[in-house]
Amino acid sequence: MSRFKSKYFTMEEADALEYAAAELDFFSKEAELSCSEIGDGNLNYVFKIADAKTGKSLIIKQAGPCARIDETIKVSPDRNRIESDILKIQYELSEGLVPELYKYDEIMNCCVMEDLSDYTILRKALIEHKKFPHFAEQITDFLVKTLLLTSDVVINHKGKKDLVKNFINPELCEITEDLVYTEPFFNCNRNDVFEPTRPFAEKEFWNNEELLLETAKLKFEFLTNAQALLHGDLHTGSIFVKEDSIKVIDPEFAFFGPAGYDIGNVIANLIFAYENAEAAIEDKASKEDYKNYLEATIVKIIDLFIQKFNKTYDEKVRERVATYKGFKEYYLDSIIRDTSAVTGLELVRRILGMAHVKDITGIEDIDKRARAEKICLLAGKNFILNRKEIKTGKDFIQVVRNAESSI
Ligand code: SR1
Ligand code: MG
Repeated sequence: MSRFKSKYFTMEEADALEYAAAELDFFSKEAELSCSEIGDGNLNYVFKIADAKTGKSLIIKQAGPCARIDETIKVSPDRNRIESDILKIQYELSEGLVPELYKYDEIMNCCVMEDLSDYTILRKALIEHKKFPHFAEQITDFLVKTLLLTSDVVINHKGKKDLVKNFINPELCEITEDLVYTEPFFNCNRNDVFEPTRPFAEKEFWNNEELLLETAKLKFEFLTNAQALLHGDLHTGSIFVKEDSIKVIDPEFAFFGPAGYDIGNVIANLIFAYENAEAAIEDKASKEDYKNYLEATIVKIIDLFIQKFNKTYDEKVRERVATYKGFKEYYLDSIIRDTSAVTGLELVRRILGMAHVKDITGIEDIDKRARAEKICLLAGKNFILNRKEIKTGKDFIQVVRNAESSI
């Protein structure tokens, strides 16, 4: 029997190559296959297999038993099942805004999918100060379709409960509960704080009882509000882009949670790109031009989300009580409020917590990096504390502008 059919083991490049030849019917017998491990995320192993003869290629993504970023974090390889299941759902809901899944292997805890080598990771492209004029349209399509169409507004409640069961994701949720909602807000030994930022963190965050109380409320909402099927980790490293298309990848943190979690992650990570531009672009006109582009993108994402949400809600609502006058506005208002809060939490946790972003750590000048970090922290705090007042695209960008002008 094939060694891939008996017992799980973590693959090296040579194993993945053999797996592709033996277990998949994608390549021909004459194929000249090569394999390289291209994963640069915090958790998994990603193998690209290519046939030199035909140019055909695919990706094998395998879940290891612990996080790559920290081996003491044990995470069940079953997350690969969750990733495979949600990819199928999102592929249908979003009409192809995620990679096509070819196979899920429950023994090897790996999945096989479309290779997206003609795309670039959005974070990398933004750090290179590239523009994607259609991004706001595309990502809001993805957000409205995957979030609203998996909520109780639209789907049958019993069916949804089955889905909730399938997407119970305790270990990956625990990572988020700890790394996003808890550890950045005290002097935790897993935090990785840039020394020039530490005094600011101590004064403005770790001893701020008003802020701590709000993070506690938000953590309990994350734990209990099974509103929609989330991607769960929708930062700019989870989005592939090319000129006219996006593909959202890496949904292994998927579970039913507050819809604003995904939207807030997108916005916060665009703000990191914005602060990268502020710190790293020397030429004044180019800096202004690129920051204007990012501002317009952030404003558009919020405003288009609201517009498309309203339209889709009216077209797709199935739950009788959700048609009562005023409910749609109440429901959307709570999603935008959560979006603001999560924008803030993500801004703070990527600065004070364990997992950082290259947009900020890549700023070479120490003073400029320290300023960028303080801007993100101050904006983050305001997104959390003032979340009830932040409602439009303009309101979101104003929080960032205010933070910039006071640091
Ligand atoms: C231990 S994993 C650290 C971070 O990487 C993932 O992409 C998630 O954002 C997680 O919080
Ligand atoms: Mg990831």
